[in-house]
Amino acid sequence: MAHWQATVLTLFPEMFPGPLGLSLSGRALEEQLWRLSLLNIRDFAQDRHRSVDDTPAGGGAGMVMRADVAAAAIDAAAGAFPGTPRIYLSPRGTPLTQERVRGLASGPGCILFCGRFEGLDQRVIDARGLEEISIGDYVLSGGELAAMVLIDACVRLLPGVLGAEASLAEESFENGLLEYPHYTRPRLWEGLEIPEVLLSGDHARIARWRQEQSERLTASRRPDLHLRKKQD
Ligand code: 21W
Repeated sequence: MAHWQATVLTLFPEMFPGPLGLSLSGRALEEQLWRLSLLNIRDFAQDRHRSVDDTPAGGGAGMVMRADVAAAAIDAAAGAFPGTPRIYLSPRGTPLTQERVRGLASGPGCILFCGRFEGLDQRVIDARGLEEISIGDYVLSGGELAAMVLIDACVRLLPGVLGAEASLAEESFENGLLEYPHYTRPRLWEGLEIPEVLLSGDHARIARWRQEQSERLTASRRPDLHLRKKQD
């Protein structure tokens, strides 16, 4: 099978691969389990000053990314990788979920448009059918870090990337619960012991304890996840 293809459209291609070039995703990149292509949005500007933004219609602060420039960049990427989901990372987007990550990881890849300034002209979002995705309710200075988050979440799910390190099925969000607490040696550290049950060798009792811990943590920290879990 051909590799998973991430194509990033950005005004700051120098930010990539950044952390995606290290550790798990970096190793997978070297092993060609996935590929990263970068397009500089500014290369699609038409005028002498290579402008990519302009003042907002209707007035107000800040600048808006131009529809013509953005569309030329998106069309170039979509032409090179037809049938690939086209995503605009945006603070107004649908929140990214592990379910969407799984869907993207199982496909050919993604084309990611990173916004800067106040955002992208709405007409491009509509005319090119861009899916708008946010990574959470806090404000970033642009879409690049969000694109890296999305790519990282997808790449670790690709066949051969995680190896035998962990069972994906047991993870947080995959089972709808937060993970139980982890411990390792030394057994006594700063007067604090590892919970006795984990040293008991009783695997059924350990599994029960971990399940209880997961449920307690989820109920107290993430009542939203806890409710959804109870409903299924
Ligand atoms: C931040 C763009 C704020 C536009 C009221 C009026 C991509 C992001 C981003 C950014 C604004 C994501 C304002 C979570 C994020 C991103 C840059 C709005 C300020 N407020 N996920 N004007 N959070 N952010 N402009 O910020 O591009 S995905």
